[in-house]
Amino acid sequence: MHRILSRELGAGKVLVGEELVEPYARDESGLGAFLPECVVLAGSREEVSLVLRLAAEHRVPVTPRGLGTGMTGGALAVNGGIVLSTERMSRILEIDRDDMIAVVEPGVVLGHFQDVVESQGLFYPPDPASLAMCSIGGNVAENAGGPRAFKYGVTREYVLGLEVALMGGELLRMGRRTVKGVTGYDVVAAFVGSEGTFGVTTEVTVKLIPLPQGVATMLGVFRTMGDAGEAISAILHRGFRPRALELLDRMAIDHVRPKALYRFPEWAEAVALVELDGDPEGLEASMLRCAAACEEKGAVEVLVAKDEKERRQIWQARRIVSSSLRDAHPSKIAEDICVPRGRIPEMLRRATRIGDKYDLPVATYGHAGDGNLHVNILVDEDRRRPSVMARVENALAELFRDTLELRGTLSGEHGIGLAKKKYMPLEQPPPLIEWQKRLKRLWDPMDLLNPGKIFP
Ligand code: 2HG
Ligand code: ZN
Repeated sequence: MHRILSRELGAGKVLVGEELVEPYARDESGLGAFLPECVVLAGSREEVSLVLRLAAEHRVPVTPRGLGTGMTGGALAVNGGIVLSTERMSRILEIDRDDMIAVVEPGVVLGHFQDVVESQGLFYPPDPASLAMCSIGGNVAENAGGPRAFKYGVTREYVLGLEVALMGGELLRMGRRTVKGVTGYDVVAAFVGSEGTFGVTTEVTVKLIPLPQGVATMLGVFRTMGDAGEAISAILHRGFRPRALELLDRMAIDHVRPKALYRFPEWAEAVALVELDGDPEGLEASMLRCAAACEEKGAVEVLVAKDEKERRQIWQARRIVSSSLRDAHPSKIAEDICVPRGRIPEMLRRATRIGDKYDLPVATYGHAGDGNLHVNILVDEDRRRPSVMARVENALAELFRDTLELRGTLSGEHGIGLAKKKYMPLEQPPPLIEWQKRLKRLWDPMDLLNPGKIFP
């Protein structure tokens, strides 16, 4: 296949050989390496379409790939074949301040896009922790969230229109440029979060909103997780709508401490990060009221960032949690459960109980405000050893059962991919899974596009 692709696209766009394809064999899921036969570095919609036409003709599987920061194995070429990378399609095509929209290619790095948008007084809120190195195409595939999803929602709420290439090569435009619009089925919404199984994104039109003029950030440090949970509830009950409401447990804090710019006290058992935004007038007073709520609930130390530098320090600590845990425990298993808001304290208790019961170190942190908790099982021993495997499997099954018992869901933002597909039947009944498979067959009847994902 790679010879045909090289002939059609030019050799510089097709990578072959273990050394060259290896960097495209992994992602951030820690699920290992899957070497494709070749990697195509597509530079345009026409090239994406051509690859999908040739792959369909030759019945070769294609795995689309953004920048490989996914957490559930969505970009892993489990059946070999072609990895189709859109990293070279990284242009911002348009930012329209009147229409308040932007049109971008899928390979644009999210953080770069946000900087450009914000320099024009506009705002694109979705902010997965990997924002400095993830691509918008990947965000669309996974319907990425992030801390600001608490107030502003996830990627799907900003994607107005898409152009995608389907297996077989057909290019299809869908959606609109207006914020409102109900013409036909909401096909865009179905493609966002389809984990690269319906089509390959070649262009994205997103909604922008005005950049909030004021932002205030604080950190509350607690002696117990329970106190931190209470503080979060208190802030919500008092009617605040922070743009981020994050929580870190002791295990997470201990892992970031060495690299964090903020000096976490040794005794810290839990940390709550609260960020408000909006009209600068009154913001400081609101922040102080949130700080007071934390103190009332037992915060021993409260740091309200006094300038942009301190804000960045606080966020730096939060953004490196995942990578710090991964550096220390390369086989860690990062879960992404989400429970209804009222059940957060109970879920935190259950996560701790599961770690104790199966004698596994667990770090829990994440987007506490919307119940999206990253329960990380920090396995050090080789995950494939049967004794370890059994304990981890049992712990995960219990975690998911507990999540569902509290009426939560398996994944708040990372997707199902390869990592969680076997757990799908715990949450969804067979007919629903079957209808989704039918939908998949509609777009990709030969099951060649990102096969082996989502469904058991
Ligand atoms: C985060 O919120 C990311 O930091 C990564 O979603 C979560 O690795 C994780 O558990
Ligand atoms: Zn997250």
